[in-house]
Amino acid sequence: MENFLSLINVAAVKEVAVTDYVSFTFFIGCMAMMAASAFFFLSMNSFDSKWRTSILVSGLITFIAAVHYWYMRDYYLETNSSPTFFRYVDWILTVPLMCVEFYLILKAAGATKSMMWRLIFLSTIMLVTGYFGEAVYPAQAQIWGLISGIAYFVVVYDIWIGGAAKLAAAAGGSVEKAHKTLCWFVLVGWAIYPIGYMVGTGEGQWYSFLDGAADMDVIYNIGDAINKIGFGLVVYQLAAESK
Ligand SMILES: *C/C=C(C)/C=C/C=C(C)/C=C/C1=C(C)CCCC1(C)C
Repeated sequence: MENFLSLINVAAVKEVAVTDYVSFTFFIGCMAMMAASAFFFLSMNSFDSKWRTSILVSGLITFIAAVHYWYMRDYYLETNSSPTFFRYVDWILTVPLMCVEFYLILKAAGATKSMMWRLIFLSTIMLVTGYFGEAVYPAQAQIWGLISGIAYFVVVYDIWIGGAAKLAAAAGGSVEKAHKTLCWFVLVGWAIYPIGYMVGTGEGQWYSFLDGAADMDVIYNIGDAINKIGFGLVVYQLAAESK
């Protein structure tokens, strides 16, 4: 029992300064992800079976984030530095699941697995190159950020104009509406992340004027709460509308 407690309580008992907004957003983000997971999992069976997998994936996204936030929150309290490793492990699992959501809601309209894999592939390139720039080759952050940004724009293209957009238009009704809302999340909500990246990796790069302008982790934490919970709620709304 004592071992178990020391395992889960590494740093949570430390005193947190009231002005420590990074810790604040880690704690509140952690709790929000847990609450959202409970909400999605518990509501799952009240929907028609054709929506259950989508709601399940919504819950998995926030649940995976909740677990990583649990660690990141402690890591930050202990070390006062960015939990970059946990951050990217979280993203590499949750972002592809968000691509799966696009596939799931468009499946009835004829979405193919290859469309899904293409989005997963592109988002993986986006995250792996972002990790290189942030953690492995920070002196070349601008180059890695550019490659990552290109992959991001191809994702935006695919869902707004490419194959996924055409399927959504063909599906019409509440599916098309939900797809459009998710598209806005990717265009605007996901754009929060490159801002965090530039603020955190600006040293010696063309965007050095942004270096330290805000706290990278606060920006990422806000982005995660908006995007992960927001995405899930769009899917929830779709399921509730077309029960
Ligand atoms: C739940 C987590 C989400 C939705 C994470 C999304 C992350 C991104 C869209 C990150 C994008 C990046 C760029 C477009 C360029 C700079 C590097 C990244 C990885 C921060």
